[in-house]
Amino acid sequence: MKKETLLLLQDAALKQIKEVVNSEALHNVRHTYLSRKSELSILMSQLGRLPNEKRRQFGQLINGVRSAITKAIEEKMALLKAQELTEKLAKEKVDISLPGKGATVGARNPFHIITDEMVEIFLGMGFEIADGPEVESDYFNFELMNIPKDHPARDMQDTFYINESLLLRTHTSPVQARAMQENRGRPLRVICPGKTYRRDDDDVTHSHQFAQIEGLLIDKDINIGHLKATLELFVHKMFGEKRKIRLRSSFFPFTEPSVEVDITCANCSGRGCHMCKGTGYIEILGAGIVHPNVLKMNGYDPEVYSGFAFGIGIERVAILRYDIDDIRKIYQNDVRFLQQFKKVS
Ligand code: FA5
Repeated sequence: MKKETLLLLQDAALKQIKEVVNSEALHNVRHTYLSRKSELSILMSQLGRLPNEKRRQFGQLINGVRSAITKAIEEKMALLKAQELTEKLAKEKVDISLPGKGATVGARNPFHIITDEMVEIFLGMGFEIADGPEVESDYFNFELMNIPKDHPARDMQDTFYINESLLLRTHTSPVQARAMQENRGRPLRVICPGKTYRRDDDDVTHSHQFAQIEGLLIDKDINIGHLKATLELFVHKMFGEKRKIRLRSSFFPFTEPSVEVDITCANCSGRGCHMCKGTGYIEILGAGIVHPNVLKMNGYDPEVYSGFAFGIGIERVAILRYDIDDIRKIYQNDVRFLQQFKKVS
């Protein structure tokens, strides 16, 4: 081990450090001279073989060379990093003359556009908004609607049960019972928009989860003429004066008489197509005169009061209004579908 060899090594390292032009090359120089496999490290490991006096002398020499190289690398590294940062900033300079990127504006789902419009129409007729839970009791969903246990009408509204007495409501009609009980026998005029659930097969007009707007009006001397006039006004405001409605006699345990209301199919203008299953009409709601049992069970005297009620499918109205060919498109949130409603939202 010679002192001259060590000094030559130091000179060579300092020369290389001086010449490197980027931090990556400097990392390589550091590896060559300071890593565990470098010449300096090997010499250090051999110190133990030297006699005591020489070991101390060469130990100091090697440490001196190592410190000189380390210091030179650190100084050069700081210099290179500063240079590289300046270059990077110059390259990334913002060109304020470039055209900007516009923000994408979303569109409202037609479901919400239609819900708001329907609510507006009924508020305009003097109805108020009532509310009820989506997880409803069997008692309110069925019993208070004059559908006792084992009544065959329950089959048409099979649903998702939480336990024996709690279920996801099959219609918004239980809100009728809640509103009547809250109002304690006084005249009443309410609507309730909300989600409903059924074990229905999904197709272009049916879904297992959908929404309805319930309507209930109770007063003295209310008859089916009031119901028809209210629904006709709603349909004309929603679809225009030319849209035809059809009342079909039907059955609901909570109304007597009961009707189902259809409106001419927007897809085929009443000629018959796959949407209306060839009939030219699509059902949008069920309605009727409130059954005396329902009035009685919920605190009204049927000898004094009478009323009408209806339940409208919100998605059905949206389908008819915007000529939507499949109810499932309303739930999928595909932006290509939603963007079409930008103009109307
Ligand atoms: C009822 O749900 C009654 N509660 C309505 C009612 C209220 C009658 C008050 C009398 C008095 P119905 O099952 O027919 O009735 O449903 C009413 C409307 O909800 C239908 O006309 C339709 O527009 C919509 N609807 C029913 N099932 C589905 C479904 N699976 N998917 C989408 N919409 C549906």
